[in-house]
Amino acid sequence: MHTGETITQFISKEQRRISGASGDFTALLNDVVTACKYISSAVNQGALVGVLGTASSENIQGETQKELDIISNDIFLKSNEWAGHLAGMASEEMDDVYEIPSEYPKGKYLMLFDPLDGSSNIDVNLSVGSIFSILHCPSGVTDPKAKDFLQPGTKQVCAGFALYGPSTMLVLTTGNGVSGFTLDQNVGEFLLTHPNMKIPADTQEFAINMSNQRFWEAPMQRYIDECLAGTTGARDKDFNMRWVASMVAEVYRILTRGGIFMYPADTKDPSKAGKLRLMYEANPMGFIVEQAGGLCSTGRERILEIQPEGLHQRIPVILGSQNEVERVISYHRDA
Ligand code: AHM
Ligand code: MG
Repeated sequence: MHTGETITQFISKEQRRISGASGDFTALLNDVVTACKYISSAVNQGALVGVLGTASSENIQGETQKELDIISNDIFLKSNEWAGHLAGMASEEMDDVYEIPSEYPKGKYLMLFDPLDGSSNIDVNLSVGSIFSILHCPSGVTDPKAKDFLQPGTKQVCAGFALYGPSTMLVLTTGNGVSGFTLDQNVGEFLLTHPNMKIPADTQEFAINMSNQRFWEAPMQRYIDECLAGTTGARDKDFNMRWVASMVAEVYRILTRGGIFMYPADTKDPSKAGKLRLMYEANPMGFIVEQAGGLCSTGRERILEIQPEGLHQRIPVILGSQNEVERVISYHRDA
């Protein structure tokens, strides 16, 4: 039985490293953790509590929402709006910034989140997760607008994700490495089970949606062709492939045993620069991956350095083991 450090103890210790920290950040993360526990419970009970299926609404990106997308979004809002740590929130499921209701105090942080990533997996009982990114609210701003959230990923104070899989896990970085916690369902606490997670620099495992192959740019075609050729091609080694269609599950696998994950630009819908969203998918995952020794790029630039232009901006994402991501970047350079 594991009786190690709880996530609350861990966060409190992290906060002591920051001079002048007031305890706000620990309290904020506690609320995020509570939201993830509620969502974990809803996901876990599924059809027993009637939360599966498709809702009659679409989100800002024109995607049909699942019942659990909406429920999870609500859980995130309600768990985090009341305590006075946040000045505003933004989510994949809401068109505009969520203002903290006037009956509550406002705080010094901003939070962006994807309450239920990979939700196409919900009805087929595969892994899904929640992703979050915490920023400082610009000084002097008490009523943040979208422009106040549009800070490059390098400005993130904290990023994390919960993975609702066979175990519920929470993975976190505050810029001092990456830590993984497992939810002990009996005790109701996340316990530190994976300290100092590191991504091996080399890998023979790639993850990409191969059905989009004919829509990719030449550098991606070249990289994947070489992986598929295995020992008969330029790479002289065989590769394995995985595609869960749930970024949280793919990133967790990469943190555990290495790998490269790609959702590149494609010409399927010329109005979209990629599928994944910069502010609440690519940036938090990029922060975590880099803190674990990996890389995160569009193929042309480091994602964390991109100046965001919109809350729901899309971006090509290539992340994971350092040497493979560097190779994909070099193919883009060659092209
Ligand atoms: P979502 O936020 O609407 O769930 O979309 C993001 C998900 C990622 O988790 C995953 O990597 C990708 O979409 C899968 O896309 P596809 O269905 O095109 O393979
Ligand atoms: Mg998502």
